[in-house]
Amino acid sequence: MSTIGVAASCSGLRPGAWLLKPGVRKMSSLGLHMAARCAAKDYYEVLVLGGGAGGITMSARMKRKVGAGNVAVVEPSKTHYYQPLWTLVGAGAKQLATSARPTESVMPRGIEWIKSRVTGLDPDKNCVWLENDKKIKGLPEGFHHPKIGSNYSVHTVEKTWRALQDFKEGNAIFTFPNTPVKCAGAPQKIMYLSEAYWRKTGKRSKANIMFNTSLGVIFGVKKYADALLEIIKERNITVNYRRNLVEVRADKQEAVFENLDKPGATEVHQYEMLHVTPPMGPPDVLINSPVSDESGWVDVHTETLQHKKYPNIFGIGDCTNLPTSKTAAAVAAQSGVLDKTISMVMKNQLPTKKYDGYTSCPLVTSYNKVILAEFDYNAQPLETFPIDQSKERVTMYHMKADMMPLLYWNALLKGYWGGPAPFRKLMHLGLK
Ligand code: UQ1
Repeated sequence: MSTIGVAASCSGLRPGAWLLKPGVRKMSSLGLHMAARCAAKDYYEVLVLGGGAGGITMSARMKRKVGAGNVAVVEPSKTHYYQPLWTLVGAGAKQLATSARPTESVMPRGIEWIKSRVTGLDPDKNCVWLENDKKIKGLPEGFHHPKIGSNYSVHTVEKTWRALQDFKEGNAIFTFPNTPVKCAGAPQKIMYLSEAYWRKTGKRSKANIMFNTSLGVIFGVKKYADALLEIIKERNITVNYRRNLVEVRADKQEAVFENLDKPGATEVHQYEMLHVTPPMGPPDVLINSPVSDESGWVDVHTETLQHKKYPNIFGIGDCTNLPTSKTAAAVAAQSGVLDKTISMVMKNQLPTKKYDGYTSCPLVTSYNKVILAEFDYNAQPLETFPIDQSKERVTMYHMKADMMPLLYWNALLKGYWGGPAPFRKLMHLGLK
């Protein structure tokens, strides 16, 4: 089937602004594929770019041609203006309001209105880019209100602690976004700690604790997922899967979640405390960069960490597309491999040392307990110690809270810690 894109200027086009702009964000496809979460699907037979006079007119005509379900309009503005009237508004002969109607009222019924801005076009691939669709409505402004925090920013992490202490009675909601994230454990660690804190302070019975996650599982490695589900049951925590935070109404203490299995369907939850794990993605400089993959991550070989196209470029840490959990422990293991890779490339040899995807997530489950998850690219446990690490342990808590910071500042950052693989081999007598 042929695919058609209609480029129409945005309503409210600013002088000098046009559809092709730098600073593009998420890749979606045209003709039209849309990978954006704000769209009900990622492909349309006809995609109209811009909901001004031309865009709305053509979408009405295209709807008659191919059916409403096959047409979408990308338009960020909530208001559509009949601009010819502005001649008279400028002369005081008409009120501005008479030229305005809600965009919703001019969209042909049944077609999809994608409330976003087009930031780039790739006609060869029938793709368009949409503006960052990773924003949560109401944030970050909402962080000015109490009762809401996020451990993911230096500006909001201490607000989590204040909200935790100020908790009186009601829902405590912890979120997990619909994007790749750093270590998937962190969004739930703060929940277990909160639960433990309220138990300690006699408030536990007043709290209805909820983990609203975009994922369909609690953790990607079965061994640790099973252990966490036990804890969740034991501590009377509710997990709502496939729920994505889309809006925070901080003044009313309401959080709006989209049900990812029913696009467009939302649920509103009142909260007494909300912990937000924000949507995450690659930095702007990498999006559409020649060193990045389609999603904007630096495109490196999974084993050598050498760039797939540019042999003198290497990647480590959060910016890469290495398909493993992004943690400091992963950086440690990657640093050891990358050191060897670069040494060999500098000597014009082929790199041979291989990164197995090792990563570690110390799952803090209370103020003195940790499950030490360690695993590889295949989501198979790769444990350093010859004991069952899926059990909550006090020793592992001290390792996380007291030993790891020392290891980080004094060994990793100085280039002397390449991850625990040598210890693992020693402790498993060379068998792992
Ligand atoms: C680790 O190497 C590391 O990097 C310094 C961390 O980040 C702070 C960790 O949390 C963990 C668990 C490791 C792995 C180290 C051992 C001794 C298992």
